Amino acid sequence: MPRSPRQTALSRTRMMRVLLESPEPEFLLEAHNGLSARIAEDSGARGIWASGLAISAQYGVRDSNEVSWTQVVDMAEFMADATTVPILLDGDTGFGNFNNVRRLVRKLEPRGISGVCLEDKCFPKTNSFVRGARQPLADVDEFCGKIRAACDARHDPDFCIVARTEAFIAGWDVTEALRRAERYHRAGADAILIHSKHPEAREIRQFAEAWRRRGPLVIVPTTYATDVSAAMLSECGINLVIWANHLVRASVTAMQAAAERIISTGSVTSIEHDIAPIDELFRLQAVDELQRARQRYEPTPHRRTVIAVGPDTPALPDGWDPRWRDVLRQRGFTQVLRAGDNAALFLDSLRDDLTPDTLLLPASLAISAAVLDELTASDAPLTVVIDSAAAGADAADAAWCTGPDTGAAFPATVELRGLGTPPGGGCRAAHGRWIGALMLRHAGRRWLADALDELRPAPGFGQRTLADLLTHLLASRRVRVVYTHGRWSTATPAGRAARSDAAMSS
Ligand code: SPV
Ligand code: MG
Repeated sequence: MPRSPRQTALSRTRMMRVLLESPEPEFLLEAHNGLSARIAEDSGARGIWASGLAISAQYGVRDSNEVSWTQVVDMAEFMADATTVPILLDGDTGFGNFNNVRRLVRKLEPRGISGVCLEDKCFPKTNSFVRGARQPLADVDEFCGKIRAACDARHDPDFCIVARTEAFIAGWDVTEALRRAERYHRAGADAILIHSKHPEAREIRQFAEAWRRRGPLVIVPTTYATDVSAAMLSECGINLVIWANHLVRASVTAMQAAAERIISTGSVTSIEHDIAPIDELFRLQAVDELQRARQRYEPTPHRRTVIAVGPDTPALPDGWDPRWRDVLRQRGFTQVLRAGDNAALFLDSLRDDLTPDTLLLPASLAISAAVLDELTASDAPLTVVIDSAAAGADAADAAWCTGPDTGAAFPATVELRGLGTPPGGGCRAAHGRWIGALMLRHAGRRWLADALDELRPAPGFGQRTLADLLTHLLASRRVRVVYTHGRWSTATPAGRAARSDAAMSS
């Protein structure tokens, strides 16, 4: 889901810094993968919190560093690719010591992440809300070393380092929270995240009052969300509010409801209108962008025309065997025209529509991909397909050529000499039968048009068939032969069944 940056002069890191230092409270919305990040941005969120809890949950594991740091970085990269707004990554404890923190920062910057939040607990951490869990705090000096290492590792001075103290979570009072925050601030943190699991915002208020706006303040009101108001935020001087887990929780509820209904009703019809249409997924995945890119970058196959000749043509090409349609389409035969039996007249009216490469063949006929490839590989202006498995001198489509079908891997060039009657008379055995396929390339289209013009004054012009046209051409033009030994069939699925043993197997 590659997205181009929004029309803004600000880099993503700068945007994050603007949010972090905003005098009015700003908000980050949680996301946990590319899709949820895209949804968050679509909703109007100005920034995203790449939550450790939510990323762990979407992997189906605990928020206890069970997800490796590289998996977190990979997911953050997907989120950045899917969005243009700034992303603050929940970096937990930094996944190790100062050295791991430096490495983390160096990996995040080039992946489009705008900042990292580091918390003063011990690796492996436990989510702050897990009841009864021990939440040992990190040594302050050691944690300050991580903050300094993170600041020194960034190349972009706007990449934000947020220091989070878990003092309240670990059961300490405001004095300890303040002592820690003060040290982290002095170590270079761009903002302090003060966390609390209290059902009211009491601890946050206490801390904010003592903090006295010494630097940007960030909060995560999950347990005390109902105690948060515009007045409270401005009173406490809160710069940034993180709604830390609401999209992952919303998705759990939606998935549980859908799964329960599908299994209990044994059907998906009852939920069809309550779930996103597939097209909405495509929109979120920016499928249209790929379609446009395809048109721009993929080579356009040489456009070719196929003219289906015959009276009883079904709705073409829809009535054709899908495999035959694919064979044609893959070889650039994207324009399908129809012609009645008196092909001469029809062709006359279509003359201007013909692409330089045009294949004429009975509407009911499908030839194997290999034979079609041989036809399109022929550089002769006119090439016909002769079935050497169907010999017989008396048929109107009996064909006499300059040589027989040798079946050789690299056969010598063979040309058509006579159709219906042997060249120069006599009753020599035919080399096969013309199956009705004629490929026009290069000057072939003009040759055909000239032949039509030559035949036009003659009586019965309107009844001329393609075979008549070909016979006329043989007098003055060279017509190349591609031999097949069977390997053709009927073009419609029903017809295929009827003919399969007779023709396809040969
Ligand atoms: C997260 O979203 O992973 C957080 C916030 O760190 S909390 O779950 O409240 O600890
Ligand atoms: Mg977390």
